Amino acid sequence: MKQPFETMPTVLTADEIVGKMLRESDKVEVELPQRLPAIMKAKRRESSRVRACERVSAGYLESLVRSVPTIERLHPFYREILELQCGVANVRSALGRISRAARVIHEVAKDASRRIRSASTPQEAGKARRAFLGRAASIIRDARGDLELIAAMREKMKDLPAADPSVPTVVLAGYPGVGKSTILRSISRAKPEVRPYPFTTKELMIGHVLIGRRLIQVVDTPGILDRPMDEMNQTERLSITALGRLANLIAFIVDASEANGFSLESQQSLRSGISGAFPELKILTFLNKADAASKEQLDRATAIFGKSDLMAAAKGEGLEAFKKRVLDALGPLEGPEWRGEGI
Ligand SMILES: Nc1nc2c(ncn2[C@@H]2O[C@H](COP(=O)(O)OP(=O)(O)O)[C@@H](O)[C@H]2O)c(=O)[nH]1
Ligand SMILES: [Mg+2]
Repeated sequence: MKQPFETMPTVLTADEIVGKMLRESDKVEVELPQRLPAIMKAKRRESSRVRACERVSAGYLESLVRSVPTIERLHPFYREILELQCGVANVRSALGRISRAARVIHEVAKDASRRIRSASTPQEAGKARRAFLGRAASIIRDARGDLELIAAMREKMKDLPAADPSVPTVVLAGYPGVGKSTILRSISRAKPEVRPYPFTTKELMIGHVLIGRRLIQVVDTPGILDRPMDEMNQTERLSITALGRLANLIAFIVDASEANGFSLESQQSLRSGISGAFPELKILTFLNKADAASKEQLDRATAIFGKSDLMAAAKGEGLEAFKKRVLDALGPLEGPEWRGEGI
């Protein structure tokens, strides 16, 4: 599964493009009949050089613009991150100026070709080609800042999670040690994919789960949805905003045995913080480690969280019910049917 920025090739700097263009100009060799008059040879040679340079300069800029995912078609999850990382308006205007630079290079090349055709001496043809190279180089250097912006954008966006926003997504939440990883590992078809999480040093774990013929994504966010919201810094809050664009549902996991060191009461207060951060999302609560919890703990958990599904993920108990409840809650969301590939 790919994310839209993953396939963007490295962005060349202005100097690299100019260097490539000048080398290309020197490389061009044209097969010319011996008997051709010197002026004709010069015209052919210089025209080929201009065309070759136009290809590696304007052609490169155009392919660069094409390699950037169309902003209008980006899923809000990725658009939100792009906005936070670089500013969508900045990216848009940089791309606009790069496209314009390519068009101007084409015009300058056309003009140079005309002058080469009407040249009356080889020197004149050479001069027209050199003038073109100079103009093209300065147009590319003027785009230096825009190229840098796109290069920086690629750096920031290329490692984003390959979460597929078209697949219904449930995000796991709950204090460390409650059993989130155990659940993800036990229900995923393959080993969960580990990706750096946007703007933070944290990692995001994505598992693909096939329930019947429905494919869903289960996302675990260590260090993000496992501690109180008021302890989050600005960056972490932003990543939560982006995460909210991807999530369709939250599964809040409780350690009913309190063995992880968090009382049921503090787990409840984490849950209300999370529910405040995602007011539009439904939260399902699961009481895990039912095998290790006392009757008193289970009763208290039920009093605090309301009647919730019990599970013992480490023993494989309650996993089928977990999947079924998640699927029911995702309900009418249309995820793609699994076609036996891509995961
Ligand atoms: N007794 C018991 N232990 C569990 C259960 N589920 C997970 N654990 C254990 O709890 C510890 C933390 O689990 P982990 O999945 O890493 O929690 P996470 O931090 O929420 O991802 C591990 O030692 C698990 O083996 C369970 O249902 N019962
Ligand atoms: Mg974990």
